[in-house]
Amino acid sequence: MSTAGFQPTAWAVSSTIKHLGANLRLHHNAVIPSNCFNHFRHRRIPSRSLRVSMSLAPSSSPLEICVKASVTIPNKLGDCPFCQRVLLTLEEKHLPYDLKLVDLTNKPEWFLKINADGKVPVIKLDEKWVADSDIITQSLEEKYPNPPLGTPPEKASVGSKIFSTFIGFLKSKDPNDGTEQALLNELSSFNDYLKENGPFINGKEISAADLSLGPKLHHLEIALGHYKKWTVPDSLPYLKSYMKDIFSRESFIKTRAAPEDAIEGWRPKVEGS
Ligand SMILES: N[C@@H](CCC(=O)N[C@@H](CS)C(=O)NCC(=O)O)C(=O)O
Repeated sequence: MSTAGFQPTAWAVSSTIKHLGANLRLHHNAVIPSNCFNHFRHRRIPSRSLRVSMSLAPSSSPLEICVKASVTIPNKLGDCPFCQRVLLTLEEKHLPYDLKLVDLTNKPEWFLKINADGKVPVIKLDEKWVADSDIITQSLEEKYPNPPLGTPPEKASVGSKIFSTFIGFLKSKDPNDGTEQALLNELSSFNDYLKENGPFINGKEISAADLSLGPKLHHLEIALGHYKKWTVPDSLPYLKSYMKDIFSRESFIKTRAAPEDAIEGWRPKVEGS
């Protein structure tokens, strides 16, 4: 299925994001963000009225990727940490991609045809739709090895219990049930790990494990800040600086969830529905 083959609804919009000034293509309802095109800036392009394709440097055609749409801002990327993980991988590898925003509260037929499980992210690789961020990031590493982002197997699970312990604490209604301490234990051992081995999980360079953990820590910060008035303690300075480093990367800023979406996304877990 090609980009043009989609019948975009308000929530199924295609907007191509390009990197390093390589290409710029605009599709339905896209807002041109680049300073290079001041006469177009912030002007909403009427549906189907404009398709700009401009090549400043050779690059492969964009990879099509289905991701969660925002529930608070029309035509914006939503708050799925697994989608962000894949988008970060694409950004860090400087691979062009074409976002298909999917309304997960009302999944379109075209999306369910692509992935009957109804989960995002899903990416098209070699004419096949591939689901699951673990499989996608591994496939991207094999297909596009440069720059290398692989994390050595012995380090790949560092920090991997943080997300589940965060969810346990977020859902907890009893302040004495040990879920806060369980999270603190995980964060604290990660802080110690970074002190010895950092600044990233694999040392000096960012790698796949950081691109998986970064979005989860972003959700942790937003959701616990909002629902529990809880912040990462100052006694964990290596973790704090790790978060700051990852959150301030260009790739992260481009692909991160809006706080309003993350708050809405976690509400059912907090309210137990
Ligand atoms: N293991 C999957 C998890 C993906 C996942 O749970 N995605 C959520 C959004 S964050 C989803 O698509 N939920 C829709 C649903 O379950 O109906 C991965 O790593 O890609």
